[in-house]
Amino acid sequence: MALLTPDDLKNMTDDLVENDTLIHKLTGFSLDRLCSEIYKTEKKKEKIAIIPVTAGCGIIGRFSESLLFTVKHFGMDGFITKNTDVAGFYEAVMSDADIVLMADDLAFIAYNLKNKKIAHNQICTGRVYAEILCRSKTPDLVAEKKALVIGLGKVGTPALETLLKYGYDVSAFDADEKRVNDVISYYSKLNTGPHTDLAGRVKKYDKNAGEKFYKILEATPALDTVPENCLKNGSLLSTPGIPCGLSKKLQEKYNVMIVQEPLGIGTLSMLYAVFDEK
Ligand code: NAD
Ligand code: 2YG
Ligand code: MG
Repeated sequence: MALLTPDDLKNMTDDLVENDTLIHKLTGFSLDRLCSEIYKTEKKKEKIAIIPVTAGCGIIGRFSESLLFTVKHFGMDGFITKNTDVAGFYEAVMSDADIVLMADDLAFIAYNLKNKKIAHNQICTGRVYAEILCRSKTPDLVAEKKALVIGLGKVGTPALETLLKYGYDVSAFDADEKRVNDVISYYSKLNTGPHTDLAGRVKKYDKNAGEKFYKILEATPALDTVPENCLKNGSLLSTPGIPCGLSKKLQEKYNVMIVQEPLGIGTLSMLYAVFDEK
């Protein structure tokens, strides 16, 4: 997994605020309200402990601080534990925290110490970026129920599944062709049992066919992954991928609207995933 760098997070506070405004314009919901709608949960007066973790590649500059900004910006009570790792977890529990946020190189989790709910960053990030696409009106108000997903990893796959749950036809692309085949085969087999609604609506994206999309989800760590011939004027790109997969030149040429931010959107999605139900 590509790890965040302090540089990725240097404009995080402005990015989060600007994205919140755009998400409101696109979906009619602030990010906070949107997450509440997605998970049917609400925040109360939860106290969030952020535990710095030194394992593996260690502390990432601005990581805990960006989490604390997110927590406070959305009106929650939070703190960064003075201790790291296990001692930090002990400190969080002894300080009567309700929820802990902590990440090593493999997993970034939110765990609610009171109701025992747990959330994983990659799943919650994929879900919220896809929900933003699904709940956005297309520029000409046509309810186009098709989307392109680029990158079928741990973020892109839950995003794809969210699109399917909303009834979208999904064109899927990954640099790893086996991954595309596996995903298509998985969903084509769901034609019996409780998930028949998800069956058979994923197809392989053919770059040479020139099909265009208003709604595009990108979740890769690579540059220039969004091909020019998939863009319409005013396409909406919802992308957790770092760095951005669409060049500045193409963004401007096609007036692409872009939802992208390195940490806070996914984190808020995780917190709502572990709050109590409404
Ligand atoms: P992953 O490694 O599980 O998946 C990435 C996928 O992208 C892989 O299947 C890979 O084959 C594919 N890929 C790589 N290069 C490609 C290319 N040029 N064209 C098409 N596909 C390509 O990673 P992940 O955990 O799913 O994360 C994806 C991206 O999202 C990373 O950049 C990660 O840092 C970022 N991320 C962002 C947030 C956020 O809040 N913004 C949260 C989590 C992850
Ligand atoms: O506590 C710390 O400062 C570090 N142990 C945090 C490590 C986080 C590693 N994970 C990543 O960099 C991400 N790929 C996942 C973070 C989600 C947002 N992009
Ligand atoms: Mg995010």
